[in-house]
Amino acid sequence: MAQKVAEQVVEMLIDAGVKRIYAVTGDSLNHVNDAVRRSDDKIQWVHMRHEEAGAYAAAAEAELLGIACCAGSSGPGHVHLVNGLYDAHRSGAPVIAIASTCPSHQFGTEYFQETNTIRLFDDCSHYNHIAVTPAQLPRMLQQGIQHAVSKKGVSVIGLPGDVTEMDAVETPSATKNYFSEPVIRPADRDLHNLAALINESERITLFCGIGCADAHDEVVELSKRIHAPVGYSFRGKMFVQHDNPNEIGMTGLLGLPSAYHSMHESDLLILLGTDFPYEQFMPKDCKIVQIDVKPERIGRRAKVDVGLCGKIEHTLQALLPLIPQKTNDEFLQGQLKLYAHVKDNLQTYVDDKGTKNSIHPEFVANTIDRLADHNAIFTVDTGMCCVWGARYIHGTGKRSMIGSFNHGSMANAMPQAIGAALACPDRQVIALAGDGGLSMLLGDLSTIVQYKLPVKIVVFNNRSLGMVKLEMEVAGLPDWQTDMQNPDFALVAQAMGIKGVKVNDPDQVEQALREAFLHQGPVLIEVMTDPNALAMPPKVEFGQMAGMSLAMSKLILNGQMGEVWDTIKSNYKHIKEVL
Ligand SMILES: Cc1cc2nc3c(=O)[nH]c(=O)nc-3n(C[C@H](O)[C@H](O)[C@H](O)COP(=O)(O)OP(=O)(O)OC[C@H]3O[C@@H](n4cnc5c(N)ncnc54)[C@H](O)[C@@H]3O)c2cc1C
Ligand SMILES: Cc1ncc(C[n+]2csc(CCOP(=O)(O)OP(=O)(O)O)c2C)c(N)n1
Repeated sequence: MAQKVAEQVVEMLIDAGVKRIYAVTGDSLNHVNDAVRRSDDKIQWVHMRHEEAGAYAAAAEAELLGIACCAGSSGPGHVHLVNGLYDAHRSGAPVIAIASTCPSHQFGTEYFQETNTIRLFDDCSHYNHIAVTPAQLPRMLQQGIQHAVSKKGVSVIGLPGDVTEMDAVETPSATKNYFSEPVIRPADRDLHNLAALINESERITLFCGIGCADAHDEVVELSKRIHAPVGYSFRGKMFVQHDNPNEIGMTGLLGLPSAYHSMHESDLLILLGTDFPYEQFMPKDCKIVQIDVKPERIGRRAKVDVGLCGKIEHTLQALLPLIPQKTNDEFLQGQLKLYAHVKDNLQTYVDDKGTKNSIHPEFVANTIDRLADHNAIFTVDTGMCCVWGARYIHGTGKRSMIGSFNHGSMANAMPQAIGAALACPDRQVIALAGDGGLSMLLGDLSTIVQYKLPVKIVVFNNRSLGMVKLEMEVAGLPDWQTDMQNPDFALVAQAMGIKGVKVNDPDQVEQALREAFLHQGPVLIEVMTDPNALAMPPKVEFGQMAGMSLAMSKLILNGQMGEVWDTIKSNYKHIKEVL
């Protein structure tokens, strides 16, 4: 019997190394679903409860394994994919999205569930086409995969339901894919010029992003040779922090004063594989070098003096022979001293566990860090969980941390944990979830049950949209519409078939986490945290301090004295730390 288009799609995905399709089936997608059923378990259909969660799960899988797939049915089904696909695309995660659509002969008639997939996915994809004839499909899918993997991001294949049922057509072009990993580094002359600049500079800081993922040893070697402190971005942290005697932490609002100071006290700052977005944290008075495999990105965040195209691993391998050992390590030692001081201060929040129903999240995160496996995968919700993950979860070289880092969307942690658990069944997966974030896509807790995924979800229940509450206070606005009346998440989990544990008392935190991590199946640990836990940035602007005071006075005027006092108390140590 002739192969059908749906079968051809599935065969090509399998050949490209796709292990799963995260989707909600329906109408136009049913033939693809059926072709997966008949694929002898070479590819798995993961039945999600919400397509957005499916796209997040696929993004996490793609980040860990290099390629993944999600699908949505006609109209609303694939519209739900959009937010998760933005996240995947912005993260550079190669995800193939199959957007099935209404029958091709209905196009342009405002038919039931009709959308224009080309318009819809235009801004969150490298490749975005629709196959309206069987002859188009194999070329488009081959190209979609080629684009997603080589350009790093999303490819969308629009696929009308009627086309999936038609006989497949052989194409004169290739149906297989090519995963080429070229060596990319700057020209010799540029490397010599860079070496000369490094050799003549005295105070040098390296700032490393996720582009250093395959260059840990080269970064450490360079930093030792030139006595340079090594700061890193959030996405770079897990690849750069470990086994690195010169690391001085992250910068940015969630970062530490040490990285900020080192970058600002340098005469040369070298940006390696980073697109760190917050320009206000970039120094203005020093020379800046930027190296990135995507040269079109160079210079868009800072006044870069020297911009070079290269993969960090290959560039540093070629550069190191040109760099002699420096002798003066005064600058490095000064920055390391500051970092040691900053780390001591961070520990003070950990030592203070908080009180009943107001448990300090720093203490919770630190306990997770101590108890988690050496090769655990952490997912962190957008919101304050990013702060706790950034500051208290340590890289070991084997751990991973996934978040919605570039797109910054809420509700990512739980569905990303689903993708991580399926992609890496041998690794412990721990989601740090906000109560707001978890509420958004709660239904997919059922997916965890259905697929028996042993993920551990730690809900930081602060009864508020904590990060926004903080933003409003810093801006001088009294926080408003940020409180949340939550369900009992532990009971919700139990009702859905997941072991649920509620922790009100700081003295129960360690035992509850220990037991949860030892439990074979999934566990949701709901920790009642301090709603006023505040994280101050490494650089406090006077305006921000003034904003904080203004918010306080507005609350006082509104008679909310108790809240004011709690906030002042919990802020006091942070403010002391950074001034
Ligand atoms: C609530 C919230 C708060 C946040 N606060 C902070 C914060 O305070 N500090 C912080 O750092 N981040 C923070 N982030 C994350 C931040 O938004 C960015 O996602 C992060 O800083 C980007 O890290 P990056 O530069 O390593 O990654 P990307 O932005 O993905 O950039 C990586 C760069 O490396 C290049 N590259 C990839 N591979 C290679 C290679 N092999 N060789 C050379 N180049 C390569 C890519 O082309 C790209 O330009 C926050 C996120 C959230 C959600
Ligand atoms: C989908 C989406 N909606 C709104 C926002 C704006 N936002 C950023 S953080 C945040 C609060 C998150 O609250 P929660 O999940 O409870 O975590 P917390 O900060 O309290 O730890 C909001 C509303 C966003 N980033 N994404």
